[in-house]
Amino acid sequence: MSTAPRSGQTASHWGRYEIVTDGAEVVQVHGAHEDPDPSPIGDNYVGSLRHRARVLRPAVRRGWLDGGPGSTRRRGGDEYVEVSLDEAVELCATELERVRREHGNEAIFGGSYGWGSAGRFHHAQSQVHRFLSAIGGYTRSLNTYSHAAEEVVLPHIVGNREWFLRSLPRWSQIAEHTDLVVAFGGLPRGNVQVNPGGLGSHQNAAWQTGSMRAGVRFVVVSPSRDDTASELGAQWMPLRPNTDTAMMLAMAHTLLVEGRYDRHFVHACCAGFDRVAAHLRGEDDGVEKSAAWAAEICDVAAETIVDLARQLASCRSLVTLSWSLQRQHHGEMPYWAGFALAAMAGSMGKPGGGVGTGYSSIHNAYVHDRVSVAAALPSLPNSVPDFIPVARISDMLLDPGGAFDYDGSRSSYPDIRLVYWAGGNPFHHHQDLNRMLRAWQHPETIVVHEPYWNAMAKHADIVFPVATSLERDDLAMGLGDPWLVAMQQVAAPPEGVRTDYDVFARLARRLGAGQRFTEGRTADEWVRELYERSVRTCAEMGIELPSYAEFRRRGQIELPLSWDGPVAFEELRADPARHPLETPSGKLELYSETVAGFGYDDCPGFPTWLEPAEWLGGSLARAYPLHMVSAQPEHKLHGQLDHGAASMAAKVQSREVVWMARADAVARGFDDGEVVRVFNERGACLAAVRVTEGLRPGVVRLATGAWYDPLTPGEIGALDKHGNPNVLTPDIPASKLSQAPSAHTCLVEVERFDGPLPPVTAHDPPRLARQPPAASTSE
Ligand SMILES: Nc1nc2c(c(=O)[nH]1)N[C@H]1C(S)=C(S)[C@@H](COP(=O)(O)OP(=O)(O)OC[C@H]3O[C@@H](n4cnc5c(=O)[nH]c(N)nc54)[C@H](O)[C@@H]3O)O[C@H]1N2
Ligand SMILES: Nc1nc2c(c(=O)[nH]1)N[C@H]1C(S)=C(S)[C@@H](COP(=O)(O)OP(=O)(O)OC[C@H]3O[C@@H](n4cnc5c(=O)[nH]c(N)nc54)[C@H](O)[C@@H]3O)O[C@H]1N2
Ligand SMILES: [Mo]
Repeated sequence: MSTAPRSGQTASHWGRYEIVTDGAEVVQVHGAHEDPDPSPIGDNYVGSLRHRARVLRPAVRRGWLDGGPGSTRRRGGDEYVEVSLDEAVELCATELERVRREHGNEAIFGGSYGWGSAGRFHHAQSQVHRFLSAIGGYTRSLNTYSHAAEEVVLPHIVGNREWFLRSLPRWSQIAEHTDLVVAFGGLPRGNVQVNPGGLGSHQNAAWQTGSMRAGVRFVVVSPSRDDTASELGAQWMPLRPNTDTAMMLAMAHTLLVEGRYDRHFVHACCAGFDRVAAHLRGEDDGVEKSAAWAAEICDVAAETIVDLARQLASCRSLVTLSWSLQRQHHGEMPYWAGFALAAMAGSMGKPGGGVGTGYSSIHNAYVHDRVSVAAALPSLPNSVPDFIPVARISDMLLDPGGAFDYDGSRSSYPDIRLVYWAGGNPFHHHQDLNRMLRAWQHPETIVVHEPYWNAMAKHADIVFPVATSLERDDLAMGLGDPWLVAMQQVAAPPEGVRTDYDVFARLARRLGAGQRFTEGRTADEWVRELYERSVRTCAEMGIELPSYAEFRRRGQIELPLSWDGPVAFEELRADPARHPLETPSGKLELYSETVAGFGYDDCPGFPTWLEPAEWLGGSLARAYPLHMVSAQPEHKLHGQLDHGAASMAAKVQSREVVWMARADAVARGFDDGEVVRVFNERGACLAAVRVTEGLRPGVVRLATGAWYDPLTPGEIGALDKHGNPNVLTPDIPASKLSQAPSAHTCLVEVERFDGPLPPVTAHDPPRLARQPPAASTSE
């Protein structure tokens, strides 16, 4: 393809844009004109494609090329040798064959968790899973980093999770019916810029503001005031992080002892209310869960807790639970407690009332219905039964054969020899990176597809450079979004750089699975095929789509997806016998015999306050007196395009910003903007201090997304120069039930960093050699 200037439309997880390029590089970005509130994250495209961070040629780590596959300490510190695509495919295919022959397909970990890019066909995770299935299967991962604890516990509470998420109060109902929204974890505006798979038009923020104008009152329970837009005029209750369960139980206790609870709903529609009530009264453990009890734990005044409980029960109220509440140790508990509280408060199953999850965690919660009518790349059957809960990657690599619990089952970790990753970045998403670096030494081979030399690519053995979403045609439609979008190739990939599909098709062909993987279709033919399948799905719903040619000419279609049906629990409330939930009791389970029966010491069968491993009320806070919240980055999605214009402009002295309350900064003698060292026993990073009045003292906020950038590459425990919070976070499961990640449970200390500031090298490529030397070295 030529490199003549061109413009065209792209779709991304942060919205739809018109992109102007010079044929190779993005020079301008404009939000789609139907989008009233486009996200500035789109500015990250400018200058990103030909940035020095781009992987331009297939590259093989020197130690692997010279010494062959094997466990090694050299990953991260080695140089790379650039090879031709044919050579890289041959090396990779030979190694896949060896591992399959010697250890079986279960020795290949293909979990490959990560968001990749928008686009139904080129979706990297779907591509790698389809490829690995085509060659005999792989060990997979279950659930997400976003909400694994919620995914596992919700079915025990409500039965059918999908049904529940599709029948939550939407913003239009909130505006019409709700008096009070109590938002645990707030309603962070920064996060609704984003929606998995894309979004045609940003409307969530307008719904929030519109609800406020319609008379909805907001209370934000969060360590961070800025989790909610100031225009909502919300009342802020700055609790200690990870103590929401105690506060919710105390509110429930207030309703119980004051007799202000919804007797009909808790008795007729819920299972186990008596068990929970006994716990609130302290009949089981001798501790009454009173407001005074909770005030000691969460540091919100007892009167405030009592007052909030009374307000909740005296009007149409909605309790919202952000996903951050469950991305923590015992993260199942605040969710369960939120359900118990809402069940008692009287608004459950009424329009605009009750409880809901993830409002403001992604854009389409709950603006549109969750259906997605666009076809995705079909998967193939995976003949390997082995799996891990997604966040147990380090455990798996460090403990092959070790046993683990998960949602009532007991399994063991497979012995992984080869890790294959495309479209995700564990150096972004996983906790305790120094522990992960140790785990990363074990596999014999690590293969990665990446457009950019991020830490993931710099710790792999074989790196395939791939085209970005701007360099290929595709079809996009986000989760619960009405916009079907034609993604247009707006730039040529660097010479020799291919799509994931092309690399996998070559590998599959070489391994005798070419036809199975491609079904004889080119990429363009696949995109067209997915469109035709979407046409058929829409036809069944009575929606007529235009021809493929017409669709591509128009660029996008807004589908008339109506959304009606009862609010969650409305039918249950009306007639519990006729409308049972899909739980064992047919009711909303405030107590679950099933979960209790698992006998987990860290996840009882009903909402209980359990002290987290790290929190401001625990003994570790004497050494590490600051609770670090590692929230989502405002100026990018995760670690994607960290080298882009919007992301770079938000850094201070080239580092990520660590937000601190004034009192904490003053006590340490910090100046605003100064670079400091954030540390605990697991690791340390540099970040630039910004002082804010919007944080509870004792809490710091360091967003995720700065590419891991060790002072000494390859050294475990090296200082991260750039501000990646995951050198600090603990790699502990929420519980044996979900094995979910617990990133928001983390204590740190911050100190002055004296001495010369090491330059940030995160966006530089590694040492690259063209010619392999003759002598081979052993590792
Ligand atoms: N401390 C802490 N850690 C967290 C969280 C937290 O709250 N605190 N949140 C967690 C959550 S909720 C999530 S979802 C995860 C996110 O973690 P990830 O989804 O792993 O993060 P991304 O940076 O989106 O990784 C996607 C990678 O795919 C690459 N990519 C993009 N398009 C393509 C493509 O077409 N092909 C290929 N091969 N690659 C492509 C990008 O360059 C990028 O490196 O992080 C988790 N980590
Ligand atoms: N701009 C942008 N938006 C994104 C993303 C992104 O990378 N960039 N990522 C997307 C993804 S993958 C996901 S999963 C969602 C995540 O959505 P969430 O999980 O809702 O987001 P977080 O930013 O992790 O946390 C939200 C807020 O919770 C508060 N919080 C933390 N711990 C506690 C606690 O113990 N109690 C209370 N009450 N509050 C607490 C913090 O102050 C934080 O600002 O965001 C999505 N949106
Ligand atoms: Mo996420």
